[in-house]
Amino acid sequence: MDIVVVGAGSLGSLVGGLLAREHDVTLVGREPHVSQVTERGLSVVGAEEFRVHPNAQTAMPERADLALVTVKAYDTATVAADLADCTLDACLSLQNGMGNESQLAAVLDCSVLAGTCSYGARLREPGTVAFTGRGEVVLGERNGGQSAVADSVGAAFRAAGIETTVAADMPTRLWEKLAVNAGINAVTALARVENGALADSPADAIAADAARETAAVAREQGIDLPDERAVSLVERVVDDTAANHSSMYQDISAGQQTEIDAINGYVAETATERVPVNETLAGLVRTWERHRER
Ligand code: KPL
Repeated sequence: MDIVVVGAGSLGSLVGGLLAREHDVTLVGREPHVSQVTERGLSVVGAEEFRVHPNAQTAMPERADLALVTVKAYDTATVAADLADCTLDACLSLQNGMGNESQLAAVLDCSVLAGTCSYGARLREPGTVAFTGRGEVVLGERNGGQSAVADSVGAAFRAAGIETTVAADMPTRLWEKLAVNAGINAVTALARVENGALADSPADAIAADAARETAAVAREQGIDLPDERAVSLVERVVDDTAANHSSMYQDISAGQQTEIDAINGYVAETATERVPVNETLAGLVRTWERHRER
């Protein structure tokens, strides 16, 4: 399969590297990562160690069988506009936050699938990505149900050795992931701690309340997500990714914009009643973002 990975950051480089063991992969990213990958290949270090030689470039190719979108949620609209000129059979969003798939589907003339990925990755230096935790990819139709396109993308991922489930209930899974990110990301970023530090900490109630509020908003949207499930998913991910720094912690440490609008901000804006924990977390992170711009 011809796959373009749009967003060769940490996760995009790791998944792109794994896929390149089996498929023709083009990584679309930024310099100096692109030049390093072109000159020396992409080194994957950590849980698995190997070097692959995908194409790497800063511009979008003209065509691909699959576009795998891994950019930050705030870049989705720009990437969607760029991808609109590319001939594609399918597009899969493996991003944090809500609303990415609908932005892509609004402009692309192909199936747009939704996905979640629990692999841990960190771009160590240009040309080298650290594989910090094995996980799984879950993908499927963004509005739920089954399709031949989702099955064939799932088979392509599995052929590359990526543990992949093709699911018919992606809307529920996206809300579950949102509850996990709403609980973990802003709290770990503001407290400057790794995910595992949330367990039995003074902040674990904040994370649990943010997840409960998210579950309540999901239910308003017709998604069956009980509070207890949202909280237990947060606890499980805290455990499974104990040594990892959340993506928002990494963004804040690097002085970069965060995905707060697509996570706690999205929960607050979608809710029909007050969600004080999500509002507070969004307000604090947005205040940091504004200060950083000065
Ligand atoms: O997706 C994540 C993120 O950091 O964005 C979690 C699941 C919280 C793992 O760190």
